[in-house]
Amino acid sequence: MKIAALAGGTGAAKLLRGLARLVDPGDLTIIGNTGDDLDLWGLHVSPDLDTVCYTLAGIVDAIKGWGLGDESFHALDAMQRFGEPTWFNLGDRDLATHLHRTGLLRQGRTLTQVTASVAAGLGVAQRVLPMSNQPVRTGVLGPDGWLDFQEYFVREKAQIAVRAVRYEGAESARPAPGVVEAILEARAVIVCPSNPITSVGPILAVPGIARALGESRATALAISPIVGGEAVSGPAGRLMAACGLPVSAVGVAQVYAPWLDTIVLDQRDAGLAAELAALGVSAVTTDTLMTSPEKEIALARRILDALR
Ligand code: FO1
Repeated sequence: MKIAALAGGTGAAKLLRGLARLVDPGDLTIIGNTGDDLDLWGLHVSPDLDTVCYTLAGIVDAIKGWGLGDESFHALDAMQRFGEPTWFNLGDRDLATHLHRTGLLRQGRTLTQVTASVAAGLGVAQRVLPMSNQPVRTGVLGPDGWLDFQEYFVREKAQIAVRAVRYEGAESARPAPGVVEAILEARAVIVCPSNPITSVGPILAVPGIARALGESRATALAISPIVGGEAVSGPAGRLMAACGLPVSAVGVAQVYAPWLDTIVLDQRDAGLAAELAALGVSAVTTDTLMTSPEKEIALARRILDALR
């Protein structure tokens, strides 16, 4: 079964790790968010693409869910001495990825080619595609003006009252090669349990991707990242509220409603099934908290059963 997965960062990576145990690598194409990307120390950093690749490669930091497990931060300390920004913790081995990416981009390669090189170098067998080769940058509007996503999420620790979210550059971005085809040819599209506003939102903002999702014959299934009225991790709840959405799986379904067929709820949210049915979205309930490798695989298996 050909699957196209829309993925953000840590939550998506965990589910993909579970799916990778059950699905032939050639049947899984991952379309990754690049709205979180940032230029730091003259380097192009793609946190969500790297989190997916590191996790599938089995080298991600197990505690944080991002960055590399076996890591040191000597370059970061040395950069502090030059007054360089050090609020975004780039590790020494993680730096190799950004040095490699930036070098290839400077040679004129596309982010698609760069991501394929990083995945191959890490031994990741699944196809990992950026949503676009053109820059799309998620911004949030706080009391003192617009912040780039990582400034909001990491530097300000998401402690900012958000009034609006934007995807700068989306209007002139195009889906990366292979993205639309992967969606149209898929038997299933899986929207990973990522932030609907700042992780999946940027992907949907790239002209042509939402249309492909509407045209695809694939069954479109999303896993709700909101459980019991709050985000499992990160600022998804506050950002959904800032966008006027109910902070629940219903709010998630509203973002994906035009093309969404099924949503996977945590069992404690089973009561939302009727409201979701009114949106034309069928509900599957299970334990969606991926607190162990076994639970990642169990959730992946439940999703594949629901898709069959
Ligand atoms: N998240 C943090 O909370 N603090 C960090 O210092 C940090 C550094 C970092 C470096 C590389 C990378 O790939 C991810 C990193 N993240 C960090 C996570 C990142 O901000 C989020 O995972 C995504 O942007 C949200 O999906």
